[in-house]
Amino acid sequence: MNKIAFITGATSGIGQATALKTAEAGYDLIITGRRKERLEEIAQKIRAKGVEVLPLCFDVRNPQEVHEAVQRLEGKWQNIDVLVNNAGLAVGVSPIQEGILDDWERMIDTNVKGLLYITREVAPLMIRRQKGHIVNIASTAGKEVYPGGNVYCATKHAVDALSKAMRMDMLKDHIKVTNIAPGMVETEFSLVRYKGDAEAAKNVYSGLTPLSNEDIANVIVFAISCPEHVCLNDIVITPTAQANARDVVRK
Ligand code: NDP
Ligand code: 8X3
Repeated sequence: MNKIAFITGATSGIGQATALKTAEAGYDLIITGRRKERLEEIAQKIRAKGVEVLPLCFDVRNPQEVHEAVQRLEGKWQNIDVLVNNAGLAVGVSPIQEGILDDWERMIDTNVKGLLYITREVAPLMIRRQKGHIVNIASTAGKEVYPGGNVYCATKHAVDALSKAMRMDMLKDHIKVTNIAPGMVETEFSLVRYKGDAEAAKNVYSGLTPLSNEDIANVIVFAISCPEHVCLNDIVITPTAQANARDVVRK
C-alpha cells in the first residue's frame, strides 16, 4: 500500500511542486488550499500519475474547519506518514511603525496558528501509529531578520522554534521533524506579498536566478526518503546568488 502525504497549500508554488514530486515518489496524497478550482485541477493532474488523491478545501486559519477536515478522514487516509506544513504567506513590507494590523494578523494566523492547528490534528494520528514525519516550511527569514521583514520574519522564527519543540515533544513517539528554510523561491509568494503588484514581485528576482518550487520539492522528497533511523533536522537552501536573508548579488 502507498504511503500517505498530507500537504497544505498545494494550490501553488512549493506545495504544488511537492504534491507532484511526492506523487511521482509513490505517495497517495491529501492536498489542501482555499482555492477550490485550482485544488481540483491539481488533483486531476496528480490522479493522471496513477496515485490516489484527496483534495480538502479549507482555510488553515480556521481551527473548526481544520478540525472537521481531519476528523472526517476515513480508513486509510488516517494513516498519514508525512505532513508538509507549507501553507503560508508574507503580506507587505512596511516598517513596524507603519505596520498594517490586518497584514500582521494574516501572517501570524496563517504561518503560526494555522501550522499549529494542522499539527494538533495530524500529530495524534501519527503518534497512534508510533511513526510519521512532519516537514515544516520555515524560511531564511526564520534564521535572520531584514528591513521590512519584521512580522513575517517573526512568524518564521516561530516556525523554526516549533520545529525544535515538536522534535522534543514527539521524540519518544518516533516522529521525525524536518525544518526547511528556503531563501528566494520564485512562486506566487512575492505577488501575494506585494498585494498583486506584478512589477514589484518581478523585481524581487531580477538579475539573479532564484530557486524554483521544484528545487525545494526535490529536497523535501530527499528528506522524506531517508532511512528510518535518519532525520534531517534543519535544511537551509538559498540560490547561489544569495548568502543569507539580506545579501544577494545581481547581474
Ligand atoms: P505561494 O503563494 O505560491 O503558495 C502559498 C500556498 O499557501 C498556496 O497554496 C495558498 O493556497 C496556501 N495558503 C495561504 N494561505 C492559506 C490559508 N489561510 N489557508 C490555506 N492555505 C493557504 O507561495 P510559496 O509556495 O512560495 O509559499 C509556500 C511556503 O513557503 C510559505 O510558508 C512561505 O512562507 C514559504 N517560503 C517561501 C519562500 C519564497 O521565496 N517563495 C521562501 C521561504 C519560505 P490558497 O491561496 O489556495 O489558500
Ligand atoms: C521568503 C524568503 O527572503 O522573502 O521566506 O524572506 S524572503
